Parts: sequence; structure tokens; C-alpha cells
Amino acid sequence: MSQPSSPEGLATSSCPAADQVSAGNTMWANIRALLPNTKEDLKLDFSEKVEESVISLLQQARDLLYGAGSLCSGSTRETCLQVSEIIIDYSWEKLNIGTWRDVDKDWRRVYSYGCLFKVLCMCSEQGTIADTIRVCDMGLLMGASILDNILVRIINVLQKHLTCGKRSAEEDTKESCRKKIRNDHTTVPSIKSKEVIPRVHCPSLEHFRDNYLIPQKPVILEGIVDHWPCMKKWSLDYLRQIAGCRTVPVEVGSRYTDEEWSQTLMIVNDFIDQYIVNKNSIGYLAQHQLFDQIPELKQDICIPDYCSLGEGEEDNITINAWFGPEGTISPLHQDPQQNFLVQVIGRKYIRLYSPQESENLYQHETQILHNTSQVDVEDPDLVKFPKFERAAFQACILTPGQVLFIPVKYWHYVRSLDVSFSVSFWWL
Ligand SMILES: O=C(O)CCC(=O)C(=O)O
Repeated sequence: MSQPSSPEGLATSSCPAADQVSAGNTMWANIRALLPNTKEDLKLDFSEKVEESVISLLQQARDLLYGAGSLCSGSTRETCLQVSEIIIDYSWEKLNIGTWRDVDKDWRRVYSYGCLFKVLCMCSEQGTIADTIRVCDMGLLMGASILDNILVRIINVLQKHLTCGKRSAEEDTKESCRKKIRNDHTTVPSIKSKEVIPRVHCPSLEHFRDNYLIPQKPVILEGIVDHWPCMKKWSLDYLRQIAGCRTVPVEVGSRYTDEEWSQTLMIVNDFIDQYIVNKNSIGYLAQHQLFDQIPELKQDICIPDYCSLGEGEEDNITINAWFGPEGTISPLHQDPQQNFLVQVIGRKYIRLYSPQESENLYQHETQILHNTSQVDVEDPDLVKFPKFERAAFQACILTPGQVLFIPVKYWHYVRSLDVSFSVSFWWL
């Protein structure tokens, strides 16, 4: 994108001030190049749900950005920062009224614009890069895509100038010694031969369709992901390197049915330090936005070919990340899609119950937990849930490189036996 030259376009003077750190100048120039050339190109179109007063604030921030004063001037930057913070605070309130699915997408876009303007003020002032990335991540997590995913593109530039995700060789060596120690304390359940989930090596599409997809039978596929870059690349060091400073949602507590379970936002480096290296308690990075938020991670995985057997569009496949220490538990639950659960790092103990067993599984009665069983699978209260004993199940210990096919509505219980990273694909 060419640089604007008129006063109506973005100010072209180097910012931060000339002859300051040249790396900062390069960074600002690279970020500025991502913006539309003129203020008219930065359209602020919203439905009538967004009040006029909010649109005026957005226009004011845009005018400050493109005006003659430019963000290089302290007072312009200060005003723009204040305006963007008002936009962020006001739209934040709108995002937090009612349930998430009812939040209007335009308010999420307003929030993202607020974050964008704030980020531009922070970059032009050479605020700390990690703080600036945090604001971008908030825009990505809570907002909606704007200007061709500009927040992702800004993070790409910022990360090139970042030092906080990178650690000294000494620290890395110490940590990799620790992390090679496999977990020998965890109880690894034994699996009876009648419970074993069958395994098949690289089946053809037809073989998979006729023997597993159509009859809706679980199977472990082997040899189909060995070539995925994640299988060789992903490690704690790699995650720190590409995502160490990124803010992500984390589930705190060993299972979401526990009363003390909660969700929070955390920096990936802190998540690894707290839950994986120091093992303070259980935290689970379990989320479907990770691969959109951090496209480098998405480049390391592929969509399994077998998903083409579904009737849905590839764009509708949901890709989830499941990263956590030994001992994370996903309580017994069912989902309305077919699932390929790909094991990348560590092992997981998994139990599957067919949908026909539902009446023996005592699902919760509340709407929100209706897809989840009340039974603690590995320590069931058989007085309270007597029929659970009758429920037939299959089980496996899923190891790196294996892919478990979980048919639609199949009940699944998952406990990690090691530090583990899995990726699941929900498709129809
Ligand atoms: O790996 C886990 O903890 C849960 C996976 C899961 O429930 C899913 O992919 O639907």
C-alpha cells in the first residue's frame, strides 16, 4: 500500500520523532502502511443500533489519526487515546449485557475500532509492545473482524519487534530438561480388550465412510497426521516463541462442572509458567478462536481429508485447541458434530459411550449443561447414579500422531495423562 502524501492522508513524518530509535520508526511505518490511505477509505458504517454519539467519537478518532497534527504530536495522541478509551469502555458495557450470542456484531466492531485507535496511539508513542499486543488481542477476542483483520496484521508487525516471548538459551535448556520428564505419577487406567477402540492405518476415504462414518462407529486413525508440521514443531519453547505474549482465554479448575471452575484471560507465557512448569493448579487453554487469533499455529495443521465426506462447507469446520497440564478433565459430554480429535503432544485417556446409552448417563437438567453427564466417570457415585454401571463404553489412551473419530452425539470423557496439546475438528 503506497504512503499518503496529502495532509488529508496519514501524516508522513517519522513517528516517533525523527532520529529516535530507528527500529521504532520502522515499526510505526510498517503499521501505518497497513491502514487505508485516506480517511474516506476508512469507512465507519454501522447499523442504527449504534448511537450517533458513538459514531461521532469514532469519526473524531479517525480524524485525529488522519489530521494534519498526526499522532506524532503529544496532544493529538493524548486526545485520540482518550477518545479511543471512551469507545472501548462504552462498547465493553454493550458486550457485557445479556448472553454473548445476543450481542450485536456491530458493537463488537465498535469495540475493535476502539482497540485499533488505542493501539495506533500506543505504537506511535512507543508504548511497550507487549501492552500493545494485549490491546490487539482484546479486540480480536471480544470484537469482530475489521479492515481485513487489521489487528492480526498489526500483531504480525509488532511481534517482529518483540523481545518478551524470546527467552535466554539457558532458561530454555533448563525448561526443556524439566519438560522431558514424563509424568510417572498419573494413574494410567487399564483397558479391557472388549472396550478397546479399533485402530486403522491410513484408510481410504471409502473405507472410512463405509465402516465408520455411515455406521457411526468410533475408530482411531493412524498415519494420517504424521506429516503435519505441528507434530515436529510444537513444544513449550515453540509456543512461547510464537505466542508467549498473546492473551488467551483460560479455564481455571480441573473440570467445568466444578463449582470453583472459572474462566479468565492470561498471557501464554504466564499460563505455561503457572500451570505447566510450576503446576500450581489446573488451567486449560481450551478454545476455538486460537487458530484464527494466531494464524502461525494454523499453518502447522491441516483439515483432515475425511472431513470432505461431510455435507457442510469447509468454512464451517470448527477447529479447537486443547492445551494444558496433566490432569485436565473434560467431563462426559456430547457434541452435535462429528469430531476428529488429533493428539499432538502427550497422552489422553478417553472413554466413549454411544448415544444409545444416554439414559444411563444422567445428563444435567439445566439448559446450559444439558449435554453433560452428572457422573464422575472414573469415580462414579453408584448410589446416586445406579444405572451408570450398566452403560457399555469403549476407551483408549490416545498418543501423539493418533486421531480419534468421535461420531456425532457420542458421549466422550477426556483426562490428560501428561502435558498435552490436542486439536479437534468439529464437522458435519
Ligand atoms: O480434549 C479434551 O479435553 C476435550 C475434547 C473435546 O471435548 C472435543 O473435542 O469435543
